[in-house]
Amino acid sequence: MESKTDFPCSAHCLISSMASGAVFSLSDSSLLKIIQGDITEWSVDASSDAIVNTANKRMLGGGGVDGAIHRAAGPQLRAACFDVPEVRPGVRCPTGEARITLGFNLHASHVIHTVGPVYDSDVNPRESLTSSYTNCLIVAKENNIKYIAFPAISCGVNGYPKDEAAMIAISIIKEFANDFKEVYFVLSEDDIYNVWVNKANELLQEA
Ligand code: AR6
Repeated sequence: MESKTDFPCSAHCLISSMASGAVFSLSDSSLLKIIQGDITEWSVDASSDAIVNTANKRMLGGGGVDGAIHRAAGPQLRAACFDVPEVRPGVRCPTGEARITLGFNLHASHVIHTVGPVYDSDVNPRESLTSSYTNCLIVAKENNIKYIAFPAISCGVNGYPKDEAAMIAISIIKEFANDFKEVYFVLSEDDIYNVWVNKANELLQEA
């Protein structure tokens, strides 16, 4: 099934920089939107919106999306992360869990930090990636987030195979279909964008 493209994007910061995307129906009142771009520029209403960060266990910044989010949010984000209690020395967020902070200088009001699996060393990467998506959505729901944007968790330096990651990501989001007004994937790379759109075409109805 083909998806619609070139939709008018309700994420205001993206209108100029992100020309096209694909929209799918999650439920009568909820959409999944897959777009290409920089997740740090995304927001919808700056009050009930959140971007997801693929953090590491210390939560004090890193490369990839993590580095971009910390740079865009400013030093207050690192301070807020520092204040997240450690569950054991050096670990604020274990693999598969999620923590929420404010967004500070970001356009989005909140950041949900999760630690995705390192594909080659995780004992059960599929279970860990499933937990990451699930816990992000649970934390978002608990904090009255209505619009949430994900990157491709673990598909960068963590080395997760893209097709399986897309299947897990979209399947879990389907389970939370009634809990959010819009769920976004904001994907920076062409190949990942194409994998995600193809997988959504398999698993969801066009909007
Ligand atoms: N917007 C959207 N997607 C992006 C952006 C961006 N600004 N920047 C990169 N991507 P990665 P991981 C894509 O490596 O594999 C960090 O050091 C990127 O091309 O950021 O979960 C953390 O501290 C890729 O497709 O995350 C962790 O230690 C995807 O986002 C570790 O890396 C995820 O790439 C997490 O590794």
